[in-house]
Amino acid sequence: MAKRSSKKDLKTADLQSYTTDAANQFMTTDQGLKMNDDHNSLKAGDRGGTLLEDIILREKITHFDHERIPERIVHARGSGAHGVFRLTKSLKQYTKAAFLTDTTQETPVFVRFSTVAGSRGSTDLARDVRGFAVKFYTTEGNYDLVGNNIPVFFIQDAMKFPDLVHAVKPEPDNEIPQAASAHDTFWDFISLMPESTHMILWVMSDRAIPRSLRMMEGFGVHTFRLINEKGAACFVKFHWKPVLGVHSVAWDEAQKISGKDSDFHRRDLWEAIEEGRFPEWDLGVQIIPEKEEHRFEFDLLDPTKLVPEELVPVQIIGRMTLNRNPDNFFAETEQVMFSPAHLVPGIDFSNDPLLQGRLFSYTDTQLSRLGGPNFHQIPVNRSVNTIYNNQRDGHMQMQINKGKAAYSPNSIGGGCPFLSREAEGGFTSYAERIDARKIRGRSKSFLDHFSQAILFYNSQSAPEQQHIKDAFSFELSRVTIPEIRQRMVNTLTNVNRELAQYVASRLGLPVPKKVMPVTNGAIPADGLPKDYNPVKKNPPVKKSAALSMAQVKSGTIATRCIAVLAADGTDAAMVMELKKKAGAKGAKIKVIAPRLGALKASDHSIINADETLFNTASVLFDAVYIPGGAKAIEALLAEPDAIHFVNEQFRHCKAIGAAPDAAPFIQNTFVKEGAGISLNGNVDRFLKDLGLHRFWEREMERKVPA
Ligand code: HDD
Repeated sequence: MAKRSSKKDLKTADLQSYTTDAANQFMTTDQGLKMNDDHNSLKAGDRGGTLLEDIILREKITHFDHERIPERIVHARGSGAHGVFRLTKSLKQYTKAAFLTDTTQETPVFVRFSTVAGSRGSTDLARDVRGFAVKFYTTEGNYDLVGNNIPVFFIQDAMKFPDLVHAVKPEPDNEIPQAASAHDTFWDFISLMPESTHMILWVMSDRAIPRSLRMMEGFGVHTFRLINEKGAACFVKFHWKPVLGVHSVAWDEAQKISGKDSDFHRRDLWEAIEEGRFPEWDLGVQIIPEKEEHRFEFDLLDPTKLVPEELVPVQIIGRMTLNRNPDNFFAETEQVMFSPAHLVPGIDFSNDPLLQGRLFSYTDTQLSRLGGPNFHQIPVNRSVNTIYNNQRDGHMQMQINKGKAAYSPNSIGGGCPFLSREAEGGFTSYAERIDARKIRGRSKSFLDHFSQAILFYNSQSAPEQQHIKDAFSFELSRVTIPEIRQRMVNTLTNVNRELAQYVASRLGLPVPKKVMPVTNGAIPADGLPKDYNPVKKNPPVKKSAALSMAQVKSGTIATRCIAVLAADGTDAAMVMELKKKAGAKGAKIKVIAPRLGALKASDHSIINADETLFNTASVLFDAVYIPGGAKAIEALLAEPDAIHFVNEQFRHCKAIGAAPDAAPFIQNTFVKEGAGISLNGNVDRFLKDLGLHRFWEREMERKVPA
């Protein structure tokens, strides 16, 4: 188990000065007036009307009336946590950023994970991209790495972002569906935007339904620049690699979790941190020398492309540990604002046109979301450095700026605040040489839309490919306009004919025999240059192991949750053995029984039921174990919910363990011997299976109607 840092970091100390705790305090009004009655309004007599004079009632209701703020345009649903980033390998050769060069520094961070399309109250398990935004409170100012759990994006130019978001959000006439891409407008847009093909394969893969926020990768997506002390630059791609491995749930499971516990990811993150099992990620970089900018078949500035790890390996340079839950969701997780424009010396942007547009959007959106230009003063957003500049006033100004001179140059204020030279940490933009014409257009190097989609698909294991086929079939079957479905199938022929044929057959469409031409829907038939249409290139490498979740298993069972089905008469020794062995490896068990309370075990000891068959569900657990005990097995056999529980675990390809005398129960389920199934009471083997996460090949054999 990770240790909580005893040293109070600069940001935690800063936040503490804003934190209040009402324990043992008198209630006051917002003006600090102690209150005598918070239950009754002031009336003209016992049964009379309420008086306008009632300042206490008015203050309370007024504050309540205004306590909501607009939710984020996208990424509205999120979960946040505090933590620390520790650098293990200095990048001094490439950058002057202190937090990436000084291995003695511990940089406080705040991280917010999110879904993109759904509203604040939507389900965690939507099929969607996950936001992965990290704010580093560095000694040189805030640096935000505002990434996703998918390394590429739908579009190549920020100009198309409002269109993308309008297409994926609920349809504007009836606001349906919530937090789902399976609807006409989304697929209409995607089927007309061949540049989305690579990203849409990721989104139809299991990456879009993570098992836990703690078990997903993060990516900076764009190519950024690093600049060293000597002013020399290189390109960089950022990666977050989770220590617990990269894991997903099954689509059927995701949909059921959304009903059983729509806070599944949020709860999982919160509980892991509360239990001291701190989520961790390694920070990795891919460094590309500036002179190799044109080394690749694809364009480094194109955000629909990744750099395969086979071409440029990922170097691990540090580890991030999330070790503290927010004290207040609204104050911290809701009010935190991230922006890719938040930079420190030593890091700079590239000309990626998607990134360039983002640099404007993030601060702009806060003006309406957080109500004015002083959002940087909100505690969670404040830099640990004191802010000195000539920006003044505005809504909710918190800082009391002394002095008369709010302009520069000035002599009245002694020329303060001073500007810093580069050597003193003053930020300068990278002096990139530019010699170009102003054009509204797109580089030809951006027109290959399929090579990396092919690479991604070819890198998947057979079950992963099957999941992609099923996801396309599911989503497109929800599209009501046949032409849109057909256009999407045509696009897929450019990625993999068998994939296209499978999806077509599930949709009842003619099965395409050849690769179908796909054009960019933005080009009017009569006008603009035709050369925006896709061109075909070969994938940069044939396969890339890093793209398949089947290849990045961690083997650990830490923080996994095992359901133990029990009843009166359960074999206590088996439960104890499982508890001890699972606990030693960092997993936890929950006893699930037909009722809550104390169960009388086979040896007359007491086992407490944590949950019941009627208040929880199989989809909320990573594995199930059925200990022996003849009486308990008889009781469980009489519970259809127990049978369903185990069948569903089987269907979702989870590890299943049972004692030999649980056989009469197992015989009434669909479970049969095979990978991930140990029916001889071997706890060690069961726990090893759990570390493999899922046995997806099981569903290739036969489906279980659970
Ligand atoms: Fe964005 C939020 C990530 C493209 C405009 N974005 C937002 C968040 C994440 C990302 C993680 C949530 C931050 C938080 O938790 O508060 N966005 C990305 C990535 C992109 C991307 C990885 C492509 C590589 N975004 C993108 C474009 C634009 C925006 C092209 C507009 C031109 N994004 C926004 C926004 C949001 C936002 C509207 C909504 C709330 C906010 O910024 O603070 O400005």
